[in-house]
Amino acid sequence: MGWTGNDPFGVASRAELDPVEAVHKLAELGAYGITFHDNDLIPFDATAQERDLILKRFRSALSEAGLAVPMVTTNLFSHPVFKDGGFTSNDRSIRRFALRKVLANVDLAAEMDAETFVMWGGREGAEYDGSKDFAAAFDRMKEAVDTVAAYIKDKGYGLRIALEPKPNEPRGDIFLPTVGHGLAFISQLEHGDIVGLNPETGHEQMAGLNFTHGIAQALWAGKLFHIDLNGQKSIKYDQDLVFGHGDLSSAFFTVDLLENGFPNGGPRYEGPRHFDYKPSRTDGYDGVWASAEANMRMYLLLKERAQAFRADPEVQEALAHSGVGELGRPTLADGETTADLLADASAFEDFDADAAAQRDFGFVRLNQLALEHLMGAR
Ligand SMILES: [Mn+2]
Repeated sequence: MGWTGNDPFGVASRAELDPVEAVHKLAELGAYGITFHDNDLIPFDATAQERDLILKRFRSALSEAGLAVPMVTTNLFSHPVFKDGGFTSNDRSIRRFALRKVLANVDLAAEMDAETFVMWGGREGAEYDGSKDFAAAFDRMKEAVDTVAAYIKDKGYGLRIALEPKPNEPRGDIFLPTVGHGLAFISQLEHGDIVGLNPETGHEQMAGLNFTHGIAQALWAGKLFHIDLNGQKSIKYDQDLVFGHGDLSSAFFTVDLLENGFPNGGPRYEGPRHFDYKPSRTDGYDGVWASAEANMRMYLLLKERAQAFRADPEVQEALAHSGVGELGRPTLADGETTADLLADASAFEDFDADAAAQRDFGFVRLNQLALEHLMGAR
């Protein structure tokens, strides 16, 4: 909401928004919480006294409005000091400054009773491959995330870190560009137990990837700590549209997964349904609030549609025909060894591959049913 519409081609198209007004407006619209970067609230060069005053005013607005702060994140991208990144800048003094800025913000997140501390390394990357020692950059990224995670543990804060992947923009190429890169990085951390992911719809779709597949794998790995829902129309600049205003059928299956879980059971997402979008710069403040409400309304409508889809007996019959339940059954029998499989002639020697190839999975019919539910036609 606080984005005033400045982009690479134009200056702000809206006046600054007082975060206290955002708190009250969001509460009116029925939101659960509000999230922010440190500098959305506290100016980069604020003195300690200014900071305390701003926080006092913000906290009293939160308690008046009954709004939570489930997540806090750090701005390591706006100030020109971060033009080559924070954690992975080639300049060591800038890396030390970035780490201090993040540690101070971890204290603020704990003070706000947040559960998640998001790290989006928007400037951690490069335009020119010869400008970085990539191994050293991954070492520095690991060093920074592990240092922050160890600090959280030392302080006894109830916070978990969620890394936010993005393929590019503002850097030409950003480190940890996708959910998959993030998961692999986390597995190499010392304190990876409190580090997970905050995938954003548009960020995966900018890379041409399937967002629902991405969050499914993060969930399966126990690493879907937080989520940024928004809208994106294919591979282009980061559009940050209202959730569902990009790829609507993808949004339907995202909500289906978040609300209904995996068809054969498995880990469920328990975190906030969080939107990270930008109100279009063509709109004034009436449009800003209408678009904030639109995110929540789109989500709730899709939730209703996804529940109707799963409850429809014709869909259940189509799912069974498609073998969706069958995939939940282990390929080897209980206690069956590889030797047993090798000895099973029906699995290979006597298996009629041509006959099995005749199976009709009926996936198109299943998808048609999903889209009819999405369109309210059923
Ligand atoms: Mn985005």
